[in-house]
Amino acid sequence: DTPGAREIGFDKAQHTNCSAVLWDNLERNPGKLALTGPAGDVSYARLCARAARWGNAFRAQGLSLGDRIAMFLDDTPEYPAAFFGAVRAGFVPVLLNTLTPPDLLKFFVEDSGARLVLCEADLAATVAASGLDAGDLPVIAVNGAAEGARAAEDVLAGQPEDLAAAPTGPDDMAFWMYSSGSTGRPKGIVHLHHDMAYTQESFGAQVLKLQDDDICFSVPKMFFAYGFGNSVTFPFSVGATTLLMPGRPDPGKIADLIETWRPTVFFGLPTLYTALCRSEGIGNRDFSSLRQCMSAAEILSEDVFSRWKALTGMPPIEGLGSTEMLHVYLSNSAEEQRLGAAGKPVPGYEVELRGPDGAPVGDGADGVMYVRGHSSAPCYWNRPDKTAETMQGDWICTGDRFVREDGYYYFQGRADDLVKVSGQWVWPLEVERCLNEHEAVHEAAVVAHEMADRRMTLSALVALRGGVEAEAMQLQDHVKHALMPHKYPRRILFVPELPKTGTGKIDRKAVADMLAA
Ligand code: 3SK
Repeated sequence: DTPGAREIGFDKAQHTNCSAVLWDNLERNPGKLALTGPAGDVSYARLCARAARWGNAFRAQGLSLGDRIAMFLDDTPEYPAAFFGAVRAGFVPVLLNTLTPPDLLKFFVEDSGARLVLCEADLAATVAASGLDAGDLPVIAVNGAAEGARAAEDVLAGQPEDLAAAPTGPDDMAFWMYSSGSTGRPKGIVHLHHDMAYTQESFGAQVLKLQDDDICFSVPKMFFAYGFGNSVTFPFSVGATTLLMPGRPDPGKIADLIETWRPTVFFGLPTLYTALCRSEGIGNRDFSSLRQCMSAAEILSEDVFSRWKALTGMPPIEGLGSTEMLHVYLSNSAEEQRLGAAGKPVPGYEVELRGPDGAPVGDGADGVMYVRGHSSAPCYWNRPDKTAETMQGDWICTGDRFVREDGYYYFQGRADDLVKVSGQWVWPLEVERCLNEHEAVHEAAVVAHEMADRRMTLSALVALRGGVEAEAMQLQDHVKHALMPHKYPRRILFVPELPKTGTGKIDRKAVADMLAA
């Protein structure tokens, strides 16, 4: 037991299988809408029935308890149905970003040892291009048909609409998500059956305070820990409704959805709030259904904070979390808010800022943030080295530097050079390595820098091979395909040669100065 768990009265023993987050609604409010939006309306009773069919179908595929199922799916009703079917039957869904390029997808499936891939029909080409051996690995296409994959409806045909929970316990593995990787090897973050309930009893109940008549709309998708809490854990825990938006988000589409489906709680990231505030005609849109707006992952600029307040009548409430902790552990609240701060510790979590000697530092001093609470991942899959660095006893070393003032925590940067771009982690070094692999590139250096609105961006200085020509867009596309779309350097400056130090190393300070000029 941690002091945080005692503070919120969390009883881990009650949470033996996380499918209860959905199934509790079967008695509480079966006819209520669990999901709404352009992909259709689904009641809690229908969603449980569909989830049961998925769980039974997975069992019929011959999977054993604890087997992983890769989920390469967009935000449609099939997502929570397949997720809850899998966990209830004792299998372990691995939630994958739908923008994952083929090579990385292969890595995720192989690293996780997934026995089955669930794939959005529209994304089947990525699975096909990944080189995964379809002979050994069944692929099930969801929301349509796809070559080389079995159709979901065939797999689900005849499966019963009820399913008893498998004999799992609170500390059994429930689901995974993947982190970014500094060396091209992202880490599988393992979450346990009691973790979802902990995020609900901490951030959900103490900060968000949803009611059963709320309609939640999270633009960050369910495969992100942030979106997963926003669209699944918190609304389902209180019998509220989730508005799902499949496909790529853009400001016009988001505003259309808000006007049509009238959500009450909106979840975004600073990049998204910035795009929305800057989009044409936004001032004429109807946001009157919203009663609360949340932002996380990065700090909002003052300008966007006030523009959003002017547009909707309320400023976004900012918080910060991590995939390792599953959701937000530092947050402002509707009652107490400080612009520029990530907030105060969410009840249920303890945080400590530690100096270079490992001892806690006082107010006003810069320290690395350690956090503990019962939603933390116990390990990275098969990565004892990285597990030992990050999971220290029941504390997680976040690698984020903060200063505390008056109880509020202010982000100062990373202890390593990891940065968040568009709300997602990137190591400038991995982008640099990727550019260096391009056939036209002689040498590249990538730096992160803060923009005027406090968001981070990446820029690259590139020297091309003699006699070779390349456009910035070609190199950007190379990064988007080899890594992830959000990791491309927004600006590329071509130079005949990179600046070097006396010992022949790239002079990073000079690179940063050249890119800042
Ligand atoms: O702040 C974040 O980046 C985050 C990550 C995972 C889950 C939730 C949040 C807010």
